[in-house]
Amino acid sequence: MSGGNFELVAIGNPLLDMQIRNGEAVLEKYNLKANDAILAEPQHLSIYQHIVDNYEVTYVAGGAAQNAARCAQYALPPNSTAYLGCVGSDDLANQLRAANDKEGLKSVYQVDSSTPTGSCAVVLTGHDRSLCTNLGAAEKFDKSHLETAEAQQVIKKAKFFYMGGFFLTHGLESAKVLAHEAKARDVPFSMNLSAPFIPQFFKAQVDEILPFSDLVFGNESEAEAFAESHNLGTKDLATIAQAIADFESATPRAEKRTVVITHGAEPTIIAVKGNKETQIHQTVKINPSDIVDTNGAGDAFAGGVMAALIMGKALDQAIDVGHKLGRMCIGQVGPILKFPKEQVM
Ligand code: 26A
Repeated sequence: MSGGNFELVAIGNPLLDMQIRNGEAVLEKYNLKANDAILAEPQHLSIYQHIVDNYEVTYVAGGAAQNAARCAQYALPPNSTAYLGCVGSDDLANQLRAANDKEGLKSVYQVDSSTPTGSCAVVLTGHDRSLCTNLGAAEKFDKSHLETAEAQQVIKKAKFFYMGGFFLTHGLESAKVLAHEAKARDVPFSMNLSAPFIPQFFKAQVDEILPFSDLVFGNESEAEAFAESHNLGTKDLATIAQAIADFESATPRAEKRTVVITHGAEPTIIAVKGNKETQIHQTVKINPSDIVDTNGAGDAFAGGVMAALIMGKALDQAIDVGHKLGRMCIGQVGPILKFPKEQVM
């Protein structure tokens, strides 16, 4: 398949990541778990200034779906990906645009000049990462943006849609527009569970969009949260993956839904709707000394899988490409991949 057609269109919350290392005291001060992703509550709002004042902060482009799209673009021909989200009119937004431009991801941003661009405090401790997000402008995304000429140009051409589950905290109606477009044109609509709090606290939204989704990504803690909120009565990842696959479907493609659950260094689990047995796919062990940080590894994985599928690869090969990009991301500071680019397919 040739590039230049914006095959992949992703939607999510554009965020600038503010990363710090050795953040044990910050976890304690703000009562954060070592490996989690949350929305900042009032008691967390001073965390951004606190880390600027007390730590060496590395600023990197983040936003889970934006990371996945940038990573997919890494593996695809030029101009294959576009990303929808809302930013402010500030320097943070310019940094995000620059990061996307560098990778060749087309930013199709709505701009809300009255709200600052969203940011995410990324508190690293060892190989764990705790994400605390102030959505800012990201949560001002309005469905009407999808009607703009710039958005229509990419949406109408898309051969693959991807929604970050995080977007469901506010964006269900916009997500549904893309899901219906995917259904009407019989192209994939994929989603990521994103964080345990999404299936936990946004269950109604997940349950509304999942029937349209024919490819679902998640990790072990997100799968467990899904099982809890859906009263599956199990912690067995294969059983949960199969239950997500077997969830009701609203499109012919979702009748054959594939669910991919990553599990850190443990094998990745793959379930297909209607199948009796799940499959596993081995990962390549990473030498602990090669781990820089795990921020964005799951996004890079999803981006790699989608890029390979867009290039016509079989799912097994696509999972390999996903693992490769996840590994590459873990070897870099923040949710980014190696430059100069490497051949990954
Ligand atoms: C709604 N929330 C909490 C979020 C996020 C988010 N992206 C969208 N919405 N919280 C953290 N992230 C991003 O996740 C990436 C790692 O997977 C961070 O910006 C980080 O780059």
